[in-house]
This record gives sequence, C-alpha cells and structure tokens, in this order.
Amino acid sequence: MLSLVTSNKHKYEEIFSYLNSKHIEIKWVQMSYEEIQADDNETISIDSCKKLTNKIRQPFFLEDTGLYIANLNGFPGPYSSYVQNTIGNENILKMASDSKAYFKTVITLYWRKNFYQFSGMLNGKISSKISGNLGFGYDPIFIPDNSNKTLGEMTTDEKNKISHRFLALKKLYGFIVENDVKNNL
Ligand code: ITT
Repeated sequence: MLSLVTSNKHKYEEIFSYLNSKHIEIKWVQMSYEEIQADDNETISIDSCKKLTNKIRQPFFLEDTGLYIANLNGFPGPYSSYVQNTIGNENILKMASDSKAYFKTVITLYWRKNFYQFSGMLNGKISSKISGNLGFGYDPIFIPDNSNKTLGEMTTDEKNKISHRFLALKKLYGFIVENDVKNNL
C-alpha cells in the first residue's frame, strides 16, 4: 500500500476521498516533519521527501501547498503554514481583500528509489470576508475563479472537483495507472 505522510487530517481526508474513488488504497502516516525555507513548493516538497526516506520504509508521498497572493507579491507562498499559524485569515483580509491569488500543491512520490513530482494550481481571489466553516486553512477566504462561494463553503466533493490538490492528485493517479504502481509496491 502507498503511504501518505502528513500531519494534516483535512489533507488526508481530501486525498483519501479522491484516491478511494479510484480504488487506490493509502495508509496515513500521521506525523509532522521539518520543512526547509525555499522560494518554491517543488524544492520544499522534494527536500522533505528525501529527508524521510530513511524513516519510512514503504513507498510514500507527501505534498506541500502554498497560497500566493498577487497584491502581496506572492506572499505567503512557501511561508503559508507559518502565516496561517501566526497572523491568520483576519489579517490576510486586512492586507489583501479582493486581490487575485492562487493555490499551488506539489506532491512528491518516492517509489522504487526515485522521486516524482506532480503539481496543481487553482486561480481565484481573496474574499472580502470570512465565509464558510468547511475545509481548512485559507479555504474560508479564497474564492476560486468561476465560483460565487469560498472553498470554505464547499464540501470535500465540491472542492475535489476543482482544487489544486485534486489537479495534482489526478496526475499522481495517471502515473500510478501508467506504471502499474499498485502491483509494484
Ligand atoms: P503537512 O506539512 O504535515 O502536510 P501542513 O498543514 O503544514 O501539513 P502545508 O505546509 O502544505 O501543510 O500547508 C501550508 C498552509 O496552507 C497550512 O497553513 C494549511 O492550512 C494551508 N493549506 C494547505 N492546503 C490548503 C487548502 O487546500 N486550502 C486552504 N488552506 C490550505
């Protein structure tokens, strides 16, 4: 079975929901790990994955996600976790209401001693107020393009039809099928 390493229950639930619908079983390794500071999610994601290869024996993947806000020149980006835990959504609204923004997810898979990356992006904007209590993190202040509600007002199923994470997962799933990963774990 493929393992997913994340401390974040919501991420696990979104990923489980998508892969389960494709009949891919995953094992949740619930742990947090040190992340380096870097300018992009690709570098952070692969660095975290490399550091975990001596701790986790079975094939696994993890992902790093960031919110990039245009009016803040891309901030918080790779610092999204720190910013969410320190200033939070209220203060982001004060600085960047109505600004264009995007989410980016980069999955890194470690399989047969190699690393593979899959990414997904979701364009949208920062809302003018906090709306919705579904989802997690920045979801209640992010309105995807072509939507009139925040991700925080969407169920997992709705979010999983459009999200950055879903788009990255779709590529991971394509790789799993193409390479018969299920039978080569
Ligand atoms: P792991 O690193 O253990 O997987 P994490 O929550 O620290 O969990 P990230 O570093 O990838 O994960 O997340 C960066 C921040 O962005 C963090 O505060 C999340 O709550 C937030 N975030 C990630 N994905 C999100 C999403 O789909 N919607 C809203 N916020 C999200």
